[in-house]
Amino acid sequence: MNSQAIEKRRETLASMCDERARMLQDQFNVSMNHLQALAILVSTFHHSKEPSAIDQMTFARYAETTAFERPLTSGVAYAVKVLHSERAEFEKQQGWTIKKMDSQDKPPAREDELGPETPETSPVQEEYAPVIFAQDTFKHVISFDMLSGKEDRDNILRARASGKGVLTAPFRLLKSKRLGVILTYAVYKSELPSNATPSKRIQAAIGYLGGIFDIEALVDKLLHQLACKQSIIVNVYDATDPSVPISMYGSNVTDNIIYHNSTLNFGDPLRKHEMHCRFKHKP
Ligand code: WA2
Repeated sequence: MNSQAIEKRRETLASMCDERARMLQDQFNVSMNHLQALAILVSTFHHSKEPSAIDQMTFARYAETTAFERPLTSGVAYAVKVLHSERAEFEKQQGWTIKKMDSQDKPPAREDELGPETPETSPVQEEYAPVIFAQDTFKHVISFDMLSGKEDRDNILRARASGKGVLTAPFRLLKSKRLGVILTYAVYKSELPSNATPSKRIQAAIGYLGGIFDIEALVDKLLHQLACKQSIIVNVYDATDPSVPISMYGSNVTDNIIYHNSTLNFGDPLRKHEMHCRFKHKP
């Protein structure tokens, strides 16, 4: 190929990649806005009403029927802040005990132990963030303390101090073990001013709404909607640490033929994401 043809090919690749990156980013942004609205809904109808107007059934139904508004999420869940002094009363009210998260990853106590793992009751902590509501696909996280898993904990702490939507790096989710990314919004007591300091925010936090993004499945669906999916290979990375990019979508790339890098902005300044595209066939 002459240099003009190569240049043309490069340009085509760049515009195809940018288009896909923009689509993904737009859908992410739409999903994110709707999660924030859901956080406000929980604040209004669960925390600001006595008795609450939301229970698990109502939440699950609402989450399911509005799922089309959050095209990149595979589910939503809501956890509440519980101080240790409130734990006994909370557990009595719920009819279950607060569970520790990573207990499922431990090998069974005995080799011959089969059947469903029994999750461990959480040991004493200063505070907990048990899930009380979840979309049906994530019902299994109800009662689990989201402060007991590293990624979820970091997200909750950062979300409540900042008041912004924050993202985890991709990690393997409970039970399904699928690769996911969680977007968290804190819910605050209603009197918190919008310009509150981080320490005021931390004090005023009462709950945490999380959207679960199944990047593998949902990017695939998105790309299938586009024509000529066949001709281009897409990879999405969390490149927060540029020396160790984490693959979020696409298979491992071994060749080093030309690729185009489109930046993705998912709204969390702490995280950096990139889409890499290449042609499937060499010219
Ligand atoms: N939701 C579903 N599966 C998970 C998970 C999670 N977190 N963590 C690990 N596997 C209630 O940010 C608050 C949801 C966390 C929100």
